[in-house]
Amino acid sequence: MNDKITRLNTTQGDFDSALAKLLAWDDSVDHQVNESVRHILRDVKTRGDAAVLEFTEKFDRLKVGSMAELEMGQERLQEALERIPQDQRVALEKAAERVRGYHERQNQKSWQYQDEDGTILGQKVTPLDRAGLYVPGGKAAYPSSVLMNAIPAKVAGVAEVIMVVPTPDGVVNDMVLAAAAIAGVDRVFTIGGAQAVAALAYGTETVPSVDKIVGPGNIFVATAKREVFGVVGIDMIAGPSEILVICDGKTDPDWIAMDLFSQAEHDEQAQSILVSSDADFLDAVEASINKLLPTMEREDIIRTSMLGRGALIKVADLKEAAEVSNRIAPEHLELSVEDPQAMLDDIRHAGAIFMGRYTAEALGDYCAGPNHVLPTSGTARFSSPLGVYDFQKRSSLIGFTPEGADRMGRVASVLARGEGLTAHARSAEYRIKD
Ligand code: HSO
Ligand code: ZN
Repeated sequence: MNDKITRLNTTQGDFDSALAKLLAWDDSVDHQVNESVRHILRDVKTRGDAAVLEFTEKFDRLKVGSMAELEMGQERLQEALERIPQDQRVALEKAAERVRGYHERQNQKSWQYQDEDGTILGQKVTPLDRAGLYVPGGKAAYPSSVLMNAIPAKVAGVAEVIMVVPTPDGVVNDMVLAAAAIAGVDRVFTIGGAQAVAALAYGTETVPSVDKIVGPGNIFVATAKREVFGVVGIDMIAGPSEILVICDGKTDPDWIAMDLFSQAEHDEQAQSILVSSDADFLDAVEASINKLLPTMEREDIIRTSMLGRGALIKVADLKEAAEVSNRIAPEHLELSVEDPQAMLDDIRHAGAIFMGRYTAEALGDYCAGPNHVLPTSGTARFSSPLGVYDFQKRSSLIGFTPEGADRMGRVASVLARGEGLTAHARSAEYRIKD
């Protein structure tokens, strides 16, 4: 590992390759993991509950007699809500209210119109019947992620949200259960890993099959989600967290250092990058990083992330900063500048854009309102934050009048005969007046 944070300058001759190296990310598939995930999926698909129970005993050291014992009733969720400290409950409720308010604005509406023949055309929006939400156990069990995944599903109108959360050695996270209660999760099973993904995808005697599986997980969960895609829908496969800060050099360097740390502390592989045209400011932030690092609870994770994948990039001006940011397409982009609105036109690819010095990315992780499930690893070039639209689908509506059937029947007939499909042509022709 480097002993200093990487410095790049857009004027250096090898900037393009240095940037590519910085962003390089090892996402090669592990064949061993693939094999064992496939085995688990197959086993759960054929043997249902019995297989899930065996894998839960093996991987989570949790032995129970039946799947029913691995379901947590609503009373248990309410109990957790009442047991957590009052300030946590109030904060979770406030966050949930803001997340709900934001997502309600995303609700898609069905629409219809009539063309000149009176033909009805439109789109009907329908929620998924059932969604599965994976919540990791252990150190990556984030109550905030329960809110961010379950609330959009509920706002979309999903009738049943089924949550799975492993409880290795029987250890339960009350704040996660409290968040599930607040978000309106319908059923919770304390199962995890590929076996939980399989149970949600294929259904077992006890766990109902869902239409889409969302939520983060380790390599086994991510691999299982990839494998069951097609049987069910899945959300994006999230990579490590990323933050890119563009600063005009006028924000307190300690603030910027801590913003970079806030994502670095998630994971050794997380990526935190600062871009500025002010070389002295880059030096000041580096000094803040070195000063603050020893004070951090997750010092080791942050150090590995900052030295391994972090960078301070010197650019000519804010225009060039935006260009560099667009090439990276970061999950989180902080515009720590005087006039962030003026920069927006230049920003094309980012999962979420945090505008102005007072907008710490951390607020977006918890309670600003927008979703914290965002495209990572450059996928913001073609994808969007998790939202209500991920839990809804659209059906096309088509309703011809006799006049419309006549006029369009003639068009369809010509095209069908051109394709050599006579049944199509005659089906349209029956409805043509002569
Ligand atoms: N920054 C993370 C989400 C999170 N942060 C959860 C704190 N808790 C992924 O974007
Ligand atoms: Zn975070």
